[in-house]
Amino acid sequence: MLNTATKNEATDAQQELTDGFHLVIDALKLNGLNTVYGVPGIPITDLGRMMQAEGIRVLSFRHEQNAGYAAAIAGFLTKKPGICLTVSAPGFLNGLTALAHATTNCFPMILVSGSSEREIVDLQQGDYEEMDQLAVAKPLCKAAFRVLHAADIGIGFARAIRAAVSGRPGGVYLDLPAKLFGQVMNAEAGRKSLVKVIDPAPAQIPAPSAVKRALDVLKSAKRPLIILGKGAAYAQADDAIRSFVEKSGAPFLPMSMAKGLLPDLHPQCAGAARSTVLKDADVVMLVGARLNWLLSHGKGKTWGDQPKKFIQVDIEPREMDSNVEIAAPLVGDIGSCVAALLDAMGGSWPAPPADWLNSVKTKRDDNVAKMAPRLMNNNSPMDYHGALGVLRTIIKERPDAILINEGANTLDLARGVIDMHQPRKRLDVGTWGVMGVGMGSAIAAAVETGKPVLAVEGDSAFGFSGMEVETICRYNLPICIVIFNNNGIYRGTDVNSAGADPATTVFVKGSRYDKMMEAFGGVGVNATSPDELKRAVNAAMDSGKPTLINAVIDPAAGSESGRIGNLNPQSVLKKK
Ligand code: OXT
Ligand code: ADP
Ligand code: MG
Repeated sequence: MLNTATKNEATDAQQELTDGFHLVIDALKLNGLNTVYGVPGIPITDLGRMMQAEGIRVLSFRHEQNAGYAAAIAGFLTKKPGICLTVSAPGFLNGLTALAHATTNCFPMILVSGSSEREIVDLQQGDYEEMDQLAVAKPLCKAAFRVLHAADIGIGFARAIRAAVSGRPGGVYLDLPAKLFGQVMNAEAGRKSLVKVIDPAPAQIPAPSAVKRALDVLKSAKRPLIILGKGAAYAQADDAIRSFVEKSGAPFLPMSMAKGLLPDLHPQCAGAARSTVLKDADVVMLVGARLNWLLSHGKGKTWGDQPKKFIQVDIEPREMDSNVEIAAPLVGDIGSCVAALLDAMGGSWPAPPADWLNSVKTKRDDNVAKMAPRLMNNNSPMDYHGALGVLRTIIKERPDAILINEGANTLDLARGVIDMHQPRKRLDVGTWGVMGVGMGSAIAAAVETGKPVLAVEGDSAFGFSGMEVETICRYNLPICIVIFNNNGIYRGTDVNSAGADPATTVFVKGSRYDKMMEAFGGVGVNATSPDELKRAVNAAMDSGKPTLINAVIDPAAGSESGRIGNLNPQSVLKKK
């Protein structure tokens, strides 16, 4: 028989309780998800407080879209789903653009949103922030789940984590109705209901016959080209990818966010000979890159008239033949595929024909030589090249810094000018060309890696997430923002000849964005020449203090839509 004291302990243990709040926190922690990006409010304010109390790092933003972009890029950098936490309807909708962006870019992310009461929402009786969020999210993400019972929280998170990171990564929505958080259950039963996800992104081993087919096609090439995309950067198989590219001897072309996977100054890098290699290659091997608009769908003028064969390495089988025929599909995760390719290549591999390598080198050297003098000008106001020339040197001297980049001219010219030296150091607008990813990406990059961050922003691009400079100051993050201030979108010189309103593409002339940073206690600098810019960026990177540099750019220096002006539709009617 139990004595009285033992009896009481047994009863206490039986009565130890947990609730929805704590089960959500425990589910995240159990799966190593220790950072959350979000905006508080009903019904998740206490959840954020409790998360912080339980050791989760909660980054509280000024707008959910920026928190969502932070979570998306955290997913890209860490291969774990980035978590964004929002309130119901409007907060959820603010986070949704980022969820769709994550899915489009194949970044793992989970948008966790509080929601209103199901019974009221389904009868459309007008609850606080009423919305059928699950239905709205479904078409915009890889998977969407709702948890109604505290006992299912563990399973809900397990499903969300697996869906986000397995196969082709993407965005997942997890709907948590307000009532769930207060639901109480026995603590022991609660603990047992949680799931530590085992092997969330299982290796997908390619078939040996597919590996052989890919190598046969590659070996047959007279003018091979390897295109590395952000899927290859995501895979974190950096050494194997480098060995494979070097063994193949083929020129490689990095897509924007794959720059640095092998250094841009690597002798096989064909970044500065882009048009030539795309047009003239006879065999093109895509590694974690899609033949979407950024590669002219594998067709047309970009690719020239000569027939080409494509090899594609991708985890998603349905990507094959999406735009053109793929002669050698190689389906699997990039780490496993590249390891298998290296293995099957054996001890020696024939170098590509010398005339091909020489023609690529000649074109590359010509383009680099043509650009060099433009990068050295010290004009005031600055042009893009003068300003980017100094930033290129700064990144060369600080290769582990993370470069964030958005804008039109600011994006396209920086991509070409600033060489990257290490993998996953260039983060930008991605597949959709989204303006507004800047501050969220900068914050997540600083938080997830602890490295210094340099954000090179068009003045328009910055405006989409500019309020987060307060967030940067609040968390005292080592972020230096350089705003290429040309007074507007593409250029600051447009005039509306039909009325008193300014043209649609221009902003207030001579704005001082640096004052925004000063308003929150950070460092603000107005830089009018490349020399001033260089001094200010180096000081910011040395100090690690939140800094915003207003870089004054000649308003006439840019071109419409940067390098993609050709995508603007033309009116057949005479322009007014
Ligand atoms: O081979 P060739 O001879 O052809 O030469 C190539 C390379 O070989 C060479 N090169 C080099 N030469 C020498 N040295 C080196 N190191 C070197 N490296 C390369 O350079 C050329 C060009 O190379 P590149 O760049 O690789 O090749 P190319 O042909 O340009 O590549 C094609 C693409 C398509 C792959 C490439 O251009 C690309 O990736 N583009 C991405 C474009 C993009 O996504 N843009 C963003 C969207 S634009 C527009 O939509 C904007 N909006 C609307 C809007 C958006 N987007 N989002 C939202 C939410 N709302 C609205 C807005 C509002 S932009 C914008 C704001 C713009 O204003 P800002 O003030 O922010 O910016 P500014 O323009 O600065 O004012
Ligand atoms: P980019 O814009 O750099 O060209 P994309 O986003 O178009 O790159 O393509 C990335 C591709 O990489 C997607 O098709 C995706 O399925 C694939 N991918 C992502 N992660 C992996 C991985 N670990 N292994 C294989 N393929 C991957
Ligand atoms: Mg601009």
